[in-house]
Amino acid sequence: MTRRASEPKRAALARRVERIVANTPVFDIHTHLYDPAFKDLLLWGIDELLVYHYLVAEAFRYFDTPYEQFWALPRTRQAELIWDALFVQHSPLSEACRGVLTTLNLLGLDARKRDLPALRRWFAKQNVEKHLTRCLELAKVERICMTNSPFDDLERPVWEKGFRPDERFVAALRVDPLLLAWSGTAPRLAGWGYKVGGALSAPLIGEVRRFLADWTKRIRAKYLMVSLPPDFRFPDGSMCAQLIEMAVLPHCREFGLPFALMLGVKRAVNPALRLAGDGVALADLQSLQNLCSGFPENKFLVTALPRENQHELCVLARKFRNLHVFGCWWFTNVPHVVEEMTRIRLELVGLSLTPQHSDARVLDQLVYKWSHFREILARVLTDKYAGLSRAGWEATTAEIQRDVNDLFGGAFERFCQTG
Ligand code: FIX
Ligand code: ZN
Repeated sequence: MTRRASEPKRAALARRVERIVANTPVFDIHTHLYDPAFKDLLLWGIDELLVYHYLVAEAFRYFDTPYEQFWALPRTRQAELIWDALFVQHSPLSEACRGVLTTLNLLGLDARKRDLPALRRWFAKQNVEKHLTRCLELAKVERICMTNSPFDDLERPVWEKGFRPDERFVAALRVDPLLLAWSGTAPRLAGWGYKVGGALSAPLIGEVRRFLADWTKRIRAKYLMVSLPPDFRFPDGSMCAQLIEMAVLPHCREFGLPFALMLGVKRAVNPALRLAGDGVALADLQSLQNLCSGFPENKFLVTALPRENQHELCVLARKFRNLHVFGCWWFTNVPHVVEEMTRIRLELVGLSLTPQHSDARVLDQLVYKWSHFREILARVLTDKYAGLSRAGWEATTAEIQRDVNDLFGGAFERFCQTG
């Protein structure tokens, strides 16, 4: 076909793909949002958007105040300083800043006057339940997976007391303190009635598994999850690797649950920045290979923080069907890298993965995180279907819809159900 003839065809394909990608509901498989029954744990509104740790890290580059002086301020004052530094004194070009503006814009607010008090007045009038529904509708998110930690003193009592769940939320059991800080966690388990004193032994493992079983049932966990540092190795004599092998993996097999690994986060590179102080370094994917090949009856959901791990991770996914790649996590969730990762994943793995999760900590962030990703995905998919078309294969609308359904939660659900 001549170039002139193919241009309208490509434009029509782009419109079709954009419409499907924009309108397909998504299952957001990893967030830090909570069912509204958790009350204040569900963060929302303009001040929370501004004090998001992604923005805190950026704002500190312009501040000259000592860290602790900033943290001692009321949250509203922190938000004002961040607004001033990142939106008034400089143009908000970074992805996290642009995200605030996309969110405000799609909520129907006009931020052009740079009028923070006016924005606050609008949010003050919202009711959390209605605002939740509105954000979910704008983001076209139909289900949200929370991050649930029995070790969180604010969260644990809500589970213990019980509540009527909002069916749009599902739970995931987060086990970082168990695997990464055993010496501090063992006394807490002991305090809750689990007999975990002494050295690693069969009875101790039995008690850890009893703890995992109790919480898996209590929260009806969809999967277990841990984030791991760059120096994580498996197999290894470390407590972390041994607990994974002897307790977590058998538990996941018993309950038929995936184990989610978030690889390559270097915690507290600058502790003074608190939540904003974490960094990144290359993860050891040989260890992931050892897990996938050594435990074919286990399922691993995996995302990696370093850009440099992404290609190798896709190659591993080609070798092990018990590995499901997901998300553009944190520092990779910037348009340039998201586009690159999404292309590499589709080109190397195909559609049996989940290309994005939001990692939202503030409800309103769902709006921008999904809007920004849908724009990139539509562009990448249009290129891919156009490539097929040049090879003589025209994807039908139903086929494109099927593929997008898979990318937005279908492939994840299938992976969870297998085995
Ligand atoms: O470990 C995680 O789940 C990370 O997503 C968080 O630790 C991190 O603070 C975050 O919010 C990244 O997006
Ligand atoms: Zn997270």
